[in-house]
Amino acid sequence: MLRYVRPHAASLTLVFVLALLGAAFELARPWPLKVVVDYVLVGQALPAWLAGLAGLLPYADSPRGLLLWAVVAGAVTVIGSVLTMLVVRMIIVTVAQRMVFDLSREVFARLQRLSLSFHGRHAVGDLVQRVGQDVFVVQGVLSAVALPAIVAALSLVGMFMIMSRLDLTLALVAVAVVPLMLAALAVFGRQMTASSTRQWQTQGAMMAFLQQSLSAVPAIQGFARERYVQRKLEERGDDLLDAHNQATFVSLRYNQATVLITGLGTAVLLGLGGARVLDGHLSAGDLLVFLAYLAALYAPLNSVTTSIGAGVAAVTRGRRVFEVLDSQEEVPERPQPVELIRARGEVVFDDVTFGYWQNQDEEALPVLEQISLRAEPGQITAIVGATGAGKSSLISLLVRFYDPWSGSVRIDGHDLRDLSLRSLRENVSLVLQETFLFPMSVAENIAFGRPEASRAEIVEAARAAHAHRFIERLPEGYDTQIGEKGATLSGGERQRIAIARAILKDAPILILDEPTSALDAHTEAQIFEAISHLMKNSTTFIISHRLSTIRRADQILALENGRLAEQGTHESLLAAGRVYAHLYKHQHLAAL
Ligand code: M5T
Ligand code: MG
Repeated sequence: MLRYVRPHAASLTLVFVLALLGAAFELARPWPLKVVVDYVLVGQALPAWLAGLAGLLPYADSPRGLLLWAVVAGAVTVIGSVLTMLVVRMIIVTVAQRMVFDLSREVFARLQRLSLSFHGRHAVGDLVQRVGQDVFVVQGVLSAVALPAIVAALSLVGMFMIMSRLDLTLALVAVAVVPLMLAALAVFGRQMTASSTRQWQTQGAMMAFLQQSLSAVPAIQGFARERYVQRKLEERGDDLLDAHNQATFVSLRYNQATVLITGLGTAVLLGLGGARVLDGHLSAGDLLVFLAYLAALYAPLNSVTTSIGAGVAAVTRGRRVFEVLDSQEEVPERPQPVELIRARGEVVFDDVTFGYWQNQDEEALPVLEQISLRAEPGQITAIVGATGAGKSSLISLLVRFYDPWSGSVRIDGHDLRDLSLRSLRENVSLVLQETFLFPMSVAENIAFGRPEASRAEIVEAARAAHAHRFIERLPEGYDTQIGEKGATLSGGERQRIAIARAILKDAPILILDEPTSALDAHTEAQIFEAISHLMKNSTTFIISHRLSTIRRADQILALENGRLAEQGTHESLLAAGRVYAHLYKHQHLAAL
């Protein structure tokens, strides 16, 4: 966390200096009390330094005048202490908010870079909780942990020094509570860590549940399962309440234990101190100063223990934040990666085997086994196979969403692992099986892969994707904002925007994963006509179930259970009468 503190070193130094000043005011606070009791009420003679000071002030020679001046001094110390702490808190809050924002920004940037396997393992809602909420941990650490700890440490030292001059034995008894406090921390600390970890995990799970069910409202309503989902929410709510209660109870018990320890300490000291006054070792005013110090000493001690509680929570939430920041990249770049400027587009898979790891220590089965293939620039390669055969997995290796377990994927002879991720992905246009639209205007969505594109280019791409007509009919045409999840567009319209996006990017390698599954056969044929015309120099991979599309391909790859079962042209594969011919027959492709 120090890395986030460093830029604010100047402000924090100022805070430290002001905290010193504040501690000095705190130290001065009980002294007017002594003046009033010993010199005004009891009527002892003033010590030399005080007599000298009183000589300078008007009316200070009478008891009532002295009383007035003692009250003024008391007011000055209070005002001084309040003002310093006000400034200190304002600086801390400003710095802390800045740090929270910086941290949040960095976690978000990190989340964008982390691989799809990381995102596969973490629910969106949980990550939102981390970016949006758990980052406030830094604010907690500064204002609830670091600041009270500094103030307490300073006061502790100062007060112990003054108290020990008043009466060493009493001062020692007073600080004897510190080890007791540490013992209480040892007893409760572990419980606090455990309950706080559970608390924030449950909170993250709740966010994940909310996010997932709110994005599934159409399904929930369509199945009339509102009550069912509500019940699930309530079960989770019970869990969450339970976790919050547990955590609160543990820290309450701990706080009350510290209050008990300091309370008993005060009682013991009142007894001992009273006896010292009776013995004549101490004046009544000294005892009052002593007790005031005691209260003032125990307050920050209590607050340190509270802040240790806060610190424990901070550590567990901090862990959630830094787990993101520290998680290792699963598709790492080389230190000096090759920058692929504009690829020719020759793609080679060389004996590739690949599978998904659910978590690191679990055995996983390969999803793709020993795949070898080659696609030349300008060629169209169609990938066919039953659902779950591994088609989407195959192309996700080509953009390096994942790395193969063994074998290699190469573009223009470069192993993908040698290329910079950015330059690799600049060279690929992608239409994913699931269409992603962003909460921006239609034009911005189309230009997502090339934000600098002109409006004319955007319109041209939209025309090629047969999207221009419906976009023009939208309320604000190309400037219409797309609602969350593209709720205002039909499935086919969303797909056509995604196709226009890929066309506009105009990369040497084009990947289409069932991009037209929601379109009628006629529109699909027209779009492919346009694509093959526009992208005649691109290496194209297309996953489709439609014969009209597959037929056009220069080569067809048939996947079966993660293996490349067949490879050839439409005619040769039909003649071979194996996997492709089988698919062809059973899916009634011929009808199209
Ligand atoms: C192939 C499994 C999936 C299937 C196999 C994306 C993904 C897939 N799988 C995982 O275990 N984890 C994952 O993150 O891999 O899946 P695919 O490559 O998506 O299959 P497809 O594209 O051929 O199928 P479809 O339905 O899109 O035509 O066993 O469980
Ligand atoms: Mg797929």
